Amino acid sequence: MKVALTIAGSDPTGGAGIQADLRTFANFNVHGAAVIASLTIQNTLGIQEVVKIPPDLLRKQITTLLDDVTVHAVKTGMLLDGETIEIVGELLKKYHLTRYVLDPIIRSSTGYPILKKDDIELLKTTLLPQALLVTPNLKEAEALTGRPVRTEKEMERAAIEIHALGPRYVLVKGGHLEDGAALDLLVGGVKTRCFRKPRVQGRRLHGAGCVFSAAITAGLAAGLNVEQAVRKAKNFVHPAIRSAASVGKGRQLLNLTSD
Ligand code: PXL
Repeated sequence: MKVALTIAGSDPTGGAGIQADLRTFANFNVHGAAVIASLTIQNTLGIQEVVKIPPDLLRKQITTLLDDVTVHAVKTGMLLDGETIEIVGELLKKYHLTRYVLDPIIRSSTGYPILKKDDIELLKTTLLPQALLVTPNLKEAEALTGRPVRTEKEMERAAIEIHALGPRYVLVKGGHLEDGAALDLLVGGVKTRCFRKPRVQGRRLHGAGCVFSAAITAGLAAGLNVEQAVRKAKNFVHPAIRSAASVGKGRQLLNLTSD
């Protein structure tokens, strides 16, 4: 049995975070392990509050798990501050977790700020160099590079700049581009790869980034290479976005149910 681990935040709506990651892993037939790094208080209208898990508890969750369980791929999601980032960076290294997908969550889909400027710098120096793949959306690519990222050209430039910070691959996700197809660019292989799907109009979503990076992580755990894992994940996320549904009064959640 292949094992994928998520180190991320809890989202009570089930649409994002740990809850969405585990359901995504299950869809890919890999076993899901989960370490909770933060708790959010939220519904589909937005986040009310975020609370970090105390550092010693975070550390103990990870070391107790990894002293025992063999993990084939890992992703990180919502890490709330520098201390959390440092512990995760140290333990990824200690346990030689090289199939590592970094979802650099800087702000929630509803606009709630997660990482401060100093935390972003720490993420760049301690986590980015260890990542097999980092998956910024346009806003996260802007925060990581300090430049606007609004066009396909700017996406590629940002991907190359982020790649220079040390991750093996960078996937800049263009889901929020103003027009054209939903286009993601993968830099790090022999040449830049483009993944395109028709844009799904008129949906305000919650959790799409989490599900995408979890799907990639599941593919990596199952033995796919990065390019194959991204392609398979994109093919998984697209129909889940097309059939997204409202469970509350706010944003829609991806549909990960089976029929
Ligand atoms: O979509 C980013 C995200 C990740 N993880 C958790 C979240 C959110 C957004 O709300 O709540 C736990």
